[in-house]
Amino acid sequence: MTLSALPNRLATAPPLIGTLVTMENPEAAEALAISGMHWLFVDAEHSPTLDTRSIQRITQAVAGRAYVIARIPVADEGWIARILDSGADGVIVPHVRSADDARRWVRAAKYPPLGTRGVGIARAHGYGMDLAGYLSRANDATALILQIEDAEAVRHIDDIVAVPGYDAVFIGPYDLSGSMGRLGKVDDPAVRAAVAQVRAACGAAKVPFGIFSGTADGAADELAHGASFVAIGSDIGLMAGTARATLDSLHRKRHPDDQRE
Ligand code: 3PY
Ligand code: MG
Repeated sequence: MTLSALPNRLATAPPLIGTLVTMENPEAAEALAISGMHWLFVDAEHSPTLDTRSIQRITQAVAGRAYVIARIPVADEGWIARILDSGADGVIVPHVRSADDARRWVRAAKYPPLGTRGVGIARAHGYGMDLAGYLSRANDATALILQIEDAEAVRHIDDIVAVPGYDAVFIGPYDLSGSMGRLGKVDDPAVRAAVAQVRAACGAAKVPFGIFSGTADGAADELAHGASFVAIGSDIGLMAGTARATLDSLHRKRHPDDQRE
């Protein structure tokens, strides 16, 4: 299957719906893609079992059924090179706080003349058999997504969104809430106001934005506010949640008079 280039796809309707991949299991990621998820947010920032090897295996298993976008764990250009070289469609850089940060990641993720991404020969380049083709299309075919999830980033949002060369913004409401002294309170009015400020800056600069939500209701609300892509929950959360809902459903059928939750 061939998906259209991610940067352009992010900039055009309809929005992309995805979930976090936290398990290193390629079959689980493949199944999520078959389920209809448009994109997979492979989270090497918080998942101890995810490394560049598992990101490549996941990208191979998904086989173009969904966009694979991996989040790097630390501010290290080497991660970006290896993730894009593995053939992932994009990278998410957490905790971008300033325009200087944004410029740094454009340099890392884009080939000259936009940036200084180094040329390797890897899976993305057809192991060398598509080197020239990949080099000519990579800047337009792979997405650099800057994550805004700090009060400091919100203060600098107009400068950040004005930086040329990146493809989208992704809002992290949980870290944002923590940076505002309201850890985990993503529905707090001050956190919602900060999210609205980021949305408005993206709208004014015509930058596609995405956001994480723990629930389908939250994601629906963000889509109604113009999000181009949302991530809802996670692979393991969906699995555990469905397991619990199935057990609860069976329990209610077998014990209809039992009022316990
Ligand atoms: C956050 O909410 O902080 C996130 O990083 C979600 O992806
Ligand atoms: Mg975060």
